[in-house]
Amino acid sequence: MLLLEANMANNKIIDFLRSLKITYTVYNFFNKSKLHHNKKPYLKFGIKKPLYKGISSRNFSSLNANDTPWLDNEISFNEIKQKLDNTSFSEEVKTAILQWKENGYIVLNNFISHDKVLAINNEIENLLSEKKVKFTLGNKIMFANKQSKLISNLIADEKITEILSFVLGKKVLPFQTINFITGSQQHAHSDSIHMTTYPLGYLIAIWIALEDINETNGPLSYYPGSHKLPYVLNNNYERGGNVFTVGADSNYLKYEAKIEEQIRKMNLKKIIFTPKTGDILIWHANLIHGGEKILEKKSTRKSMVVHYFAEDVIKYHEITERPALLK
Ligand SMILES: O=C(O)CCC(=O)C(=O)O
Repeated sequence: MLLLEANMANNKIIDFLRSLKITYTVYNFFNKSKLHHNKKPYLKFGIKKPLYKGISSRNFSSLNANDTPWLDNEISFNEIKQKLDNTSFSEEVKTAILQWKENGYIVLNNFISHDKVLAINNEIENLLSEKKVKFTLGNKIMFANKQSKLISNLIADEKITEILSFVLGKKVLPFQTINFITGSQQHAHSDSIHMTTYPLGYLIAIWIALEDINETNGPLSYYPGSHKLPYVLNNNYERGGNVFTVGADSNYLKYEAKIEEQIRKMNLKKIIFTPKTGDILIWHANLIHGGEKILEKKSTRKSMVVHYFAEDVIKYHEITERPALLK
């Protein structure tokens, strides 16, 4: 009982520290080398604050970068087709990219070989047993790419990054991996509240099926076309916070409610992703997605998400107003 109370008190202290802007500023100050990526874009957009200080959409409200990923602009199907004709992508990839503008996602079947999938699954098992990675934020294994050459090489493979860079119209850099052994059951959201860019839209993610997924083991789901909705940022819901704090973690429920409201109002259709091993889904920075309920208890849902930022844009986390740390 005493241990439980001590744990609860500990968690409260951690939550309190996580809500303070100064905590991040101090942490960032000692990690300045990982903030250099923002130096050029700060200069370009006239952001006059130290790289280690907090940053959020509030800092950009008077700016007009006039820069949107090219496929989000007014552009005809034929223009996209012409650009694709000048690439060496396979016909399957070209056909898939033609759907991006309308849908905000792409599915590529059998894109990662079964040998590579097996290697990733073994690597994650080894990293877990060697305690080099652990489960955080529920059931997420964050940043396995920092512990594994195999994973960091795989996610930087040109076969993947060339497609992502083409779609964004800027070169991409891997930011993080998230590995799942079981379904996330995460409520619907857009990645742009968690990993944000200025100008908006310069994040892109891939989701790799590391085993066959079905309707019962908590599959990923997503809402085609939702990427075209206005981005929901801190000033679009009751984020809370003030000059000293970024607001309580519990306010995230209000963000989720806002996204649910968008889904309801726009009558968005949900698609449940039931891929085979090695299939991948690529999604837009603002595509609404989440994890379905796990219907079959104890089932696994092995998968890996990789988030990539484009170069030469400001990279940060809107919700916690932190610049992104990136080597
Ligand atoms: O894999 C899932 O269930 C959700 C993953 C996700 O939402 C994300 O990484 O942004």
